[in-house]
Amino acid sequence: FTVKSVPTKPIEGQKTGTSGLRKKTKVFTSENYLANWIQSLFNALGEEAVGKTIGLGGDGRYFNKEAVQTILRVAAGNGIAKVVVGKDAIMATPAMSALIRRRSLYGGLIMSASHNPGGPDEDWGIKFNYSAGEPAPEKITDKIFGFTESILELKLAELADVDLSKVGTTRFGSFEVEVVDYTTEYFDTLKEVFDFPALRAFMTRPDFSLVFDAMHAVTGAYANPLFVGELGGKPDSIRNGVPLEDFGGGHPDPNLTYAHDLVELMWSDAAPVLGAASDGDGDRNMVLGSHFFVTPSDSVAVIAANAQAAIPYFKDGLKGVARSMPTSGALDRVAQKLGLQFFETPTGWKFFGNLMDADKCSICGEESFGTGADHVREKDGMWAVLAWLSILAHKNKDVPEGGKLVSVKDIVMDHWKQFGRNFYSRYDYEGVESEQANKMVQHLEGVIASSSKGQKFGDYVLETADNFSYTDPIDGSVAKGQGVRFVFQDGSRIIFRLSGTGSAGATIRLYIETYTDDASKFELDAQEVLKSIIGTALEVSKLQEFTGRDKPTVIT
Ligand code: VG1
Ligand code: CO
Repeated sequence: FTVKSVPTKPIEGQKTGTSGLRKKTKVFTSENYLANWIQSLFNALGEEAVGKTIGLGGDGRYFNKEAVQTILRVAAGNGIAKVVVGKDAIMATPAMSALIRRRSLYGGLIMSASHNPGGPDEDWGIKFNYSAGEPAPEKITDKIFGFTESILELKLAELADVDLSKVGTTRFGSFEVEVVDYTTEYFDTLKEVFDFPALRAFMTRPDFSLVFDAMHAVTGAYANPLFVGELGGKPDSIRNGVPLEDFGGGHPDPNLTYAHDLVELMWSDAAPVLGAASDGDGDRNMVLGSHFFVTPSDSVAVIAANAQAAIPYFKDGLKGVARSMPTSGALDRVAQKLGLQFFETPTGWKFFGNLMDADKCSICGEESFGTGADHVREKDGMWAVLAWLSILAHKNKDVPEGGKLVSVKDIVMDHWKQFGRNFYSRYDYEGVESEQANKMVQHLEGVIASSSKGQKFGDYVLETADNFSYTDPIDGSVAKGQGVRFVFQDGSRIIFRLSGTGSAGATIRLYIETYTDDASKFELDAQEVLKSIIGTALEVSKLQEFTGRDKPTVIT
């Protein structure tokens, strides 16, 4: 094949955020937008990538199939030897991480804007993962951005479109494209983590039931082969199980607002024992029991506390645990009790990878419905569901059929009895004007600077206040300005940060938590318990004054 040099010019704003580059689809389909970024990626990787094999796939959203063909041309044009592509351009984010690891690929590209809606008028996105299967670190993403600002040339190979609907290899001289089944490596990895025969035995108990809502997103392609095929679940356990380019017009974000059908079912008389949902690209998860919601912050804590007993992969104990800074302190208490190494990282999965590569962390999580472990280097929605299945199977192993099953709620209540409960909530103010959001953060920086230990904020006495900064314990890299936080003497916290995954304007996130070990309060409503501290947060930040908003767009 021949490689054409095509002139181009820099396009503004191709800077990646918390998780890759995300923009409106129309921006990505504008001339050279995608090709410029991919070319800049290869410019950043340089000689190192030449002759290597990379993975490619995505969450099934609109424009992915076309994007594959463009990416293949730029990859071949830049000396990549081979691209392994998921059939139909499908590859869930954790599945890509598993693919990279199992096949020792140089890296992989994931076409996804995660939980953001898809379609011609919605969002598109792309992300590069490195050789351990982890999201590229900031030193690489900064370098890519640098090249997008000076790019003048695209190296495009002239290739015919590759048929993505069939598994098999297509050769173009020295360049090769292999279309693969997107479940193989991922399921092989999951089988190393969990006891599939035991899960199958539990899944097929007549008194157990599961409903998994794939939200018409990528896990639709995995849920049937996994829960029905491998584990013997009933076909009607899978809801919205066909991936669609626009996710059926929905918002593929597994939370109480967007997964409303599942939520309704779980609070009805027909509620199954376990309910779960996953997001656009399959890395997030929501776990529900009958009439019960497990907050993501609690979920990671419960999984960590039960992992050794319930999941074969962790039978020798955990190396350590980690959570992102705004995630509640529930996991901290588990780490303390079990005597585990514990790490608090900035938001975004890229910070967990180094800890895992250095054997310092086995399980980690974020408040934003992200839970995962060191079997891959991404959060993993299906893994989280299998972890909960394993815990349920373990807790019920002595319960005879027809006996009273230990429920999801029982497991969490029991956890709170041992560790106490961290009441937690997140308020999102979406679509705020960027300038106003920045002004609010500046104002908060001022409050921090003039605050002192012992100062009263509403009912709370300050311990420390800062803008969170993280020094990576492995490579020493520093990430600054990761969120303004007020930590009070009773452990309560107020945190503000700006989202790094939006495609337009700014989103302010307010995270609030308090703690109790008073068992009589465990069943109280978090919103009620948090009312006073939320009032304090709004007062301190002058959020309403800066943004004009008197309520958030989403509460989780
Ligand atoms: C959000 C979440 C963060 C998560 C990120 C990517 O980022 O808060 O915890 O890692 O999305 O998740 P931000 O910067 O908007 O707060 V996903 O499922 O979009 O890959
Ligand atoms: Co996601």
